[in-house]
Amino acid sequence: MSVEVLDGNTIVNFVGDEEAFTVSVHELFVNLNSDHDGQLSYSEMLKELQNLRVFETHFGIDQSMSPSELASEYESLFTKFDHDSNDRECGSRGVQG
Ligand SMILES: [Ca+2]
Repeated sequence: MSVEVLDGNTIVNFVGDEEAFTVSVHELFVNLNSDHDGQLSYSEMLKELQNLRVFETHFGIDQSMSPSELASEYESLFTKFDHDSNDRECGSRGVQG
């Protein structure tokens, strides 16, 4: 397992480089939007979150969470973006997928 550490300046410079940031976001969106409908569904987001193991590790060390606890955490995260509660959010505003 590798761990990448980014400092604040690296992130600020990346976000400040509008072209590089836009290309990166577009590529990520296209990869996540597997059905190419222009929106990210919960299932599309869930696949990425599970790959990243967002809640399953703490600085690379496995944490014990039950599958139901994980599902609850992931669903809670998704609902923060799903403003109209239609299970299809993180739309492609300005990004075509
Ligand atoms: Ca989609």
